[in-house]
Amino acid sequence: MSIQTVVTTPFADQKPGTSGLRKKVRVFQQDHYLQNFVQSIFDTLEIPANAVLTVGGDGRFYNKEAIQVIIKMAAANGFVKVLVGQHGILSTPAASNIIRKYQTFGGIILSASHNPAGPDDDFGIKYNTSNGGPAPEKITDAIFAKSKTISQYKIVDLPAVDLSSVGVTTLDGFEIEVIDAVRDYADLMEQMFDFAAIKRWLAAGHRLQFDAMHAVTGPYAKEIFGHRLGASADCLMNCEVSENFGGGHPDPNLTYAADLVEIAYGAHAPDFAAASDGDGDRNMILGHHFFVTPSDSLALIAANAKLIPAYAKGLSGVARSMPTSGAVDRVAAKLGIDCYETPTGWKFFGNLMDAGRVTLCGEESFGTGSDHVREKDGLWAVLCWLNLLAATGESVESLVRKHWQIYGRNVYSRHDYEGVPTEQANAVIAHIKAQFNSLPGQVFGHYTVKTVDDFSYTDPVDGAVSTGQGLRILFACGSRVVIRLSGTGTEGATIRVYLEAFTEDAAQQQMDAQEALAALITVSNQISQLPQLTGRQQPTVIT
Ligand code: G16
Repeated sequence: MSIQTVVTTPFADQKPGTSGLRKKVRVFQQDHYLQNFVQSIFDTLEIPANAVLTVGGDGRFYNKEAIQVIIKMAAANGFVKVLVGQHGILSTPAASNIIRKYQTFGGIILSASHNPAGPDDDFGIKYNTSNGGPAPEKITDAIFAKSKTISQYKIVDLPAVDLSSVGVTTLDGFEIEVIDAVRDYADLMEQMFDFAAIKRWLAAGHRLQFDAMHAVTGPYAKEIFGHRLGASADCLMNCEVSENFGGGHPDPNLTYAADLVEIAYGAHAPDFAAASDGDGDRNMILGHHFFVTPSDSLALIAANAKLIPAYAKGLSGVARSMPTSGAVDRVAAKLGIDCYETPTGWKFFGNLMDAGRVTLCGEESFGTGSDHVREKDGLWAVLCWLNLLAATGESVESLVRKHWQIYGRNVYSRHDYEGVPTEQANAVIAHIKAQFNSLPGQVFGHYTVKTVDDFSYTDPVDGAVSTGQGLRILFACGSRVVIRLSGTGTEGATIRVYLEAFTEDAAQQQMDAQEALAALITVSNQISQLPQLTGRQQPTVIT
């Protein structure tokens, strides 16, 4: 294999966001664009002798082309072997598992998560380190720095690798192994959960409905729910991966998973319904006519973890991102375990899990996971719920309502304003920041502002400091509003407004979240002036 050195010039916009570099496919298709970023990753790493790279993606448009390029560049940059998922597929948690199980040096995951796919839509790439988790900020910052000065990249001339069948190809000592994308992950799930109890629960006539949203979890769901747990084929919908995700928006929430929501609230609603996203790391949990917020889901899994075989011995600690509700904090306090509050981004949980400080982590953005891998894990969350339903015999709704009776309810909602012009979004942030000194002590109806800040985090394991992680307006009564700009969008800006109020009042626990939060929403708009500064009267998505 002869290594070619190709002369290139930098692109200014290769700064990884909350989770890797996400751009329109057409941006990635520019000459040298993908190659520059991949070389910047490799140049940032000290690649040892015998290094193996894991590669896979969510199956979206441009996945296969990108994989061929990455294989050729891995060969040119000193890797001795690449492990690649069959058909180029690996869900994000499955990729994390492969890196850990086969102790590969790292992995490249191709995904823009829940963002739509196709020639006019989104693509993404991120690097995961040998612990199986997303590269921490010090590495992503270094990759960005390299991308700004890159002048050449290395690539070998190889024939295209056949990704359609499992097997090993060796070319001049460089090995390419196409692996079963599903089996290792399904085995891990079977070791962690009480499959026999879930099977009995299903056999007793309980009904499950799972929506893979035409994205990567389809083959995993067919193997785990269908083949290993015996769920009938009509329990599984949209389980064929298509390059444009069926033309949909595979974001498992009440807006974008509308078909599933209709079934879960319909006349013949199942006992349990769930969906996962483009790359399989997000989850949405629904009961019979009932929605579980991701923050409550995390708290409830933590509170009942001992019913799941993998956590029978208890949890070492829990962590949540700052905008996630404090519901899990209350569980941690009762269990007498530590609870950490991190910035948005799964990469911030890695050190805590590696240090053995936390077992479970979660985010309001429909992400929940544990230290079995170093990514959030959609199907794992679904299996947690199935295991809890099977172990308790309760319904989803009764489990949640009983939880609220014990711990109180953190009434919670996130309002997203998508596709806002960047200047307008920045103006909202600037307007709040300009009031940092004057807001504390101000009274808005029943709400008195206690403190306002821009969240910053010092990693307790390595001391790394992350600043500017979201504006927090904390009220004397314990309610709060958090406002930040998304780090995962590819068009304009997305303003996220997170609203939270705590109540132990039984009547308020029955209320719809939007109704219970109505006064807080008004106060939030008064302080941020979001409607005036953006012209938006309503959010694009409410979760
Ligand atoms: C990514 C990150 C998550 C984060 C989410 C939302 O998820 O991995 O940690 O919570 O984005 O981030 P933002 O609010 O900045 O858009 P995913 O599923 O898109 O990879």
